[in-house]
Amino acid sequence: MKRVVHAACPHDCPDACGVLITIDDGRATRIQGDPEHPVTRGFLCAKVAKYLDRVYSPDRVLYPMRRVAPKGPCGAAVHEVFARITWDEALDEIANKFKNIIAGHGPEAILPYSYGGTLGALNGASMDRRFFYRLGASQLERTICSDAGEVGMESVTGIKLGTEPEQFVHSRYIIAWASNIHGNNVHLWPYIETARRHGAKLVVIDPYRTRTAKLADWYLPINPGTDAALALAMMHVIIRENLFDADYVSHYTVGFEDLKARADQYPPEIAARWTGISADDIRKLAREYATVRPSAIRVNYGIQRNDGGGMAMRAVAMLPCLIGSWKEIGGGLQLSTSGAFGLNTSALRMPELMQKALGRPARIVNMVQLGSALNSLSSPPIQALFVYNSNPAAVCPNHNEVVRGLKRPDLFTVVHEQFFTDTTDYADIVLPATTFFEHKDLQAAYGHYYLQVSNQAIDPLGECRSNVDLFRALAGRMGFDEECFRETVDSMIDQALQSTNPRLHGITRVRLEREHRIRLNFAVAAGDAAVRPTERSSEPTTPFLPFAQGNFLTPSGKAEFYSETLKTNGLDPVVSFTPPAESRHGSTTGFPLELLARKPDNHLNSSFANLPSVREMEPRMGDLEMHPTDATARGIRDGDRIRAFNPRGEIVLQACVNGSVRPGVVAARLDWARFTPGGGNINVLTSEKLTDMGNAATFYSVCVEVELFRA
Ligand SMILES: Nc1nc2c(c(=O)[nH]1)N[C@H]1C(S)=C(S)[C@@H](COP(=O)(O)OP(=O)(O)OC[C@H]3O[C@@H](n4cnc5c(=O)[nH]c(N)nc54)[C@H](O)[C@@H]3O)O[C@H]1N2
Ligand SMILES: Nc1nc2c(c(=O)[nH]1)N[C@H]1C(S)=C(S)[C@@H](COP(=O)(O)OP(=O)(O)OC[C@H]3O[C@@H](n4cnc5c(=O)[nH]c(N)nc54)[C@H](O)[C@@H]3O)O[C@H]1N2
Ligand code: SF4
Ligand SMILES: [Mo]
Repeated sequence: MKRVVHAACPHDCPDACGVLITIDDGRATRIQGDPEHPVTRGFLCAKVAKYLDRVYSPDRVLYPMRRVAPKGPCGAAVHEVFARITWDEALDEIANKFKNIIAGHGPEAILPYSYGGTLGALNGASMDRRFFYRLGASQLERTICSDAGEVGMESVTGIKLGTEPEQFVHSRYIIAWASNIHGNNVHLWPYIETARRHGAKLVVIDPYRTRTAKLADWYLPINPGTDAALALAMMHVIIRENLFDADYVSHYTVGFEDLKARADQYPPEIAARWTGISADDIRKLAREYATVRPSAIRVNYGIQRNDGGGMAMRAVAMLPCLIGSWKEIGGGLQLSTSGAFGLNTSALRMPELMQKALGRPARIVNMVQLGSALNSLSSPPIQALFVYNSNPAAVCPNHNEVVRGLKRPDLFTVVHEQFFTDTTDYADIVLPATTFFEHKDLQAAYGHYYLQVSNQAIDPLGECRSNVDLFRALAGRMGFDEECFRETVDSMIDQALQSTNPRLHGITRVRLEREHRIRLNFAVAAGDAAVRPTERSSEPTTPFLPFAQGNFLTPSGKAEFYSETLKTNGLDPVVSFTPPAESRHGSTTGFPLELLARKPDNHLNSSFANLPSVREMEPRMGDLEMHPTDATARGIRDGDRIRAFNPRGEIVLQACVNGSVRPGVVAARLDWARFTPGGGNINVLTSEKLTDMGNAATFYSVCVEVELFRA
């Protein structure tokens, strides 16, 4: 019998698409976008459109497995390296190991490692957190992605709210700033196309000529890591030429005089030297942005993957506050919308359990520095690593150090996965994980304001278990008798919705199950401005303008051009530009090329790269793109094998001499290590250095040299 189940895509992507799964006789036979989802409107990205290939891939992990051969890449011989065991055996072995480690070294010798495999509220962070808190394990600082930008944004606005995607149809000037919309946030694109049909201009600021840049009205290639200088110079022009909104600034901001003095030090001529964008273009950009209204900025996390990433985001976040574009439908800025959901995460995660285990908070280990943690952390050293929702042997910087740590024979590693990844190459135990077809969850978003329940469509394949079920079972094996480890999925969803956040008022699981998606309740939320929709709105809702009347969640209640909090943390309280240490303007010597270790347009970080039907959409994964000037200077021609190297490592790739990057910049995509000749991916070159704010990763400030490869 055929039926259709409503689900929501949980991948680490702003769009959180509404999905319809057709099931015929227990088997999923079709996936399509839910046409009734107001934002994602019935289409899926190319990779998830092929999701049946993922769910029913012959390469799925379907049973618990125990290693029977030494750690290391095993190619296709997975079944010679791992032997099938029962769940009972697996759980016993893990529980016994953990008990021994705790007896010998204390629980902080155990480290969980998870990130964005699923962003479902339950399978992303709930039962797992309860388990590791109750265990007293080291806490993982999960900052590999977005924290510099978040802290930078919040230093101005106090909360991560942004322009709704639906409102971009009203914009007349759109800046895609470090934002590959067409690749990474494709459901915003139709709104931008509509706006352009009505005369809007799309400007792209990106060091790499992305798909989005190719489609722009005006493409401004910028030197990596120099965005704060550009934003400061724009503010210089806007303030000098009196193009700012004096009324908005006086009512809703603090620190304007400090900002004015600071921006004064960044005339376009100075910023041009850092950014590589001419002073005339900077002036034109500033004038157009301030006067062609409404103007909106879609800024994405590419801006903050460098040492000064927090400051860069802070500088850009000031722009709409200066020109008052938060007041306009189709104005403002979007980095993320996630701050609006305010689910009851403490009920889901229960951090108080840590107190019970240790009587104090457990030590914190930063996930970006996994290599160092595995190799050099002491008191106690890490004895066990539990990986789920992540593939650190591919996505973590300083890959060679990560692998050196993962190879330690005395390290006990468990990996809960859907596939045999680069990381399972080093696992002692591999556990089979469900996909979102096989479990239920609650789904928020970071690119729109709709909450969804994602229903279970099919039975788990083989002996797969969801993250929630796995950690519930493991808690039982460890003898944890707290009631919270027996809580059902539905009860956890109910708890997540029991929040003091007024925007969740009246939203229940039962309603979500019936209505599939519900827009957050802006009408009752105190201070959320209600403005009448105009004729170009695609839906009958009232546009949400988060900061039209101030309502900033900073300590001062205003947009902070001056931040006492930053000052307390030893940072510039206003805003400033410092070039990344590892850049042509920085202190590194001998490694003259700036590397962008980018995301593939058709994969999702390392996910999907192993599926042949998806991989074929991303040809020539082993390319290093470079400018003809840099290639010629090194005797390199298009198609040559080259070696890219720096003090952390080296990788052999194929030169692709094209116009994607400017002189001084090279680019390559993130792939699985095992698909790269030599067995290490582009992260052999990236570093563990953390950002100025938020302790995030600096994937995009890396210097390398490139030469012809001679075998
Ligand atoms: N197709 C696809 N979609 C994805 C992902 C994926 O891997 N593939 N990943 C998902 C994840 S985890 C995230 S966090 C989001 C994030 O998505 P984005 O933040 O959009 O991702 P990035 O590709 O890191 O960066 C965006 C752009 O910033 C540019 N950039 C790099 N450095 C600089 C700089 O210094 N200044 C400026 N102005 N631009 C710079 C890059 O060239 C890139 O085109 O996307 C999600 N969606
Ligand atoms: N060079 C370079 N490196 C990068 C980046 C870059 O731009 N360049 N981007 C960085 C960024 S922004 C991010 S967010 C990180 C992402 O790093 P990760 O969060 O590790 O992302 P993925 O590579 O998607 O790996 C997620 C894994 O989780 C598994 N998984 C999916 N669902 C489930 C589930 O329900 N349960 C379990 N147990 N497993 C599941 C998937 O099969 C997949 O192998 O990568 C970072 N690394
Ligand atoms: S990965 Fe993003 S665009 Fe693709 S289906 Fe999932 S939420 Fe939608
Ligand atoms: Mo990310």
